[in-house]
Amino acid sequence: MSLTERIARLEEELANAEARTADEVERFRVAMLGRNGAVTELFEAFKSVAAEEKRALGQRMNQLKQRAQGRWEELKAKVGGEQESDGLRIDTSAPALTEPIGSLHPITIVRQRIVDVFARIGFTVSQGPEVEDDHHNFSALNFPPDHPARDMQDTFFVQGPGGMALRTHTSSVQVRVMEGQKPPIRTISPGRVYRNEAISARAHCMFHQVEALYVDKGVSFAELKGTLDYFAKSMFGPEVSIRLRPSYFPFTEPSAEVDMSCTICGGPGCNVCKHSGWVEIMGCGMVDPAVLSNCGINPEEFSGFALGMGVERIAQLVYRVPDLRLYWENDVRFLDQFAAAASRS
Ligand code: 2U9
Repeated sequence: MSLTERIARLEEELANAEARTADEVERFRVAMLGRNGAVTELFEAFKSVAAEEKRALGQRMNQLKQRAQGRWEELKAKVGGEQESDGLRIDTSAPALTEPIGSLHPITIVRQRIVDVFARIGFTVSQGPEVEDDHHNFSALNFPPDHPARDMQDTFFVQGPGGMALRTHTSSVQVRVMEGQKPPIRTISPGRVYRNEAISARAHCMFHQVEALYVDKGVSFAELKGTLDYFAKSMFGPEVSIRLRPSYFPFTEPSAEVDMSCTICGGPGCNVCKHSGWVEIMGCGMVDPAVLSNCGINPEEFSGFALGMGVERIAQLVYRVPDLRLYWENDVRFLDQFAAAASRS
């Protein structure tokens, strides 16, 4: 290649040269102006050309060197300007800035804790449909045909044939388990349930339940009490105690409401326990023999206990949330508070 051609090629290379980092600028300098750089080598070659050719090309050679130096200065300024914009040096050794990540919803945290407490004593988790038929939601559970819960005022019916409704409790899931499985059955059913209630600080038309069912030969009320005590202490601490008050549910006999000693005041009375020292945490009972036989289980051979709780209610006691509506508003100032609380527990 003639010297003229080499000059033309280098001129083109200089015009197109780019650099994004200080390293690339330095590589450009070495490749062009360094001891073995292209421009320096060209000057070496220039020494041995004939005198008349030197006269013709000398000026172009000098322009080429100036252009190489000029381009180097330009690239240095450009890269330096980007890296030091606003006078700030970028500290590439600084730890990365991370985006804030979300936290679990308090209902999710508490539901998971409830599931864990029962899993430790051998309960499996069962799930079922949220749109249910009358048999699984009411009839199999011993609800008489004129029971008020079957009323439009209390239950959301789904339009169309078949009298389907949004389940009013997760007992419907336990019915399905009993229909499909032989005892021993030890299972819990966490899930959403729906009731036609006016929304207020204390009620919502959708909430979360966890129900537990244990069916086997010779299951007794004493085992139910032991399980309730274990649950309350695991969830709220070893210092709490429980008491039972007689109650009525169509699907259990005998039935009881379960109270726990108030975790807020520890006994003497406060606003949360309405100055009684006790707070209600769930309902329970021995599965009614009629329910067992409705589900294909012989009540002469097997007995069972069941319990049911509202997750919002338990979460209210764990976190002292005063108004149920806060769970639904998804205000991040509310939701953010549960990340730390979750890792503490
Ligand atoms: C079957 C048979 C019996 C589940 C039970 C309760 C008592 C109870 C309420 C607590 C607050 C519902 O969320 S709440 O409104 N539940 O009091 N639930 S015994 O009994 C069953 C379940 C399944 C087959």
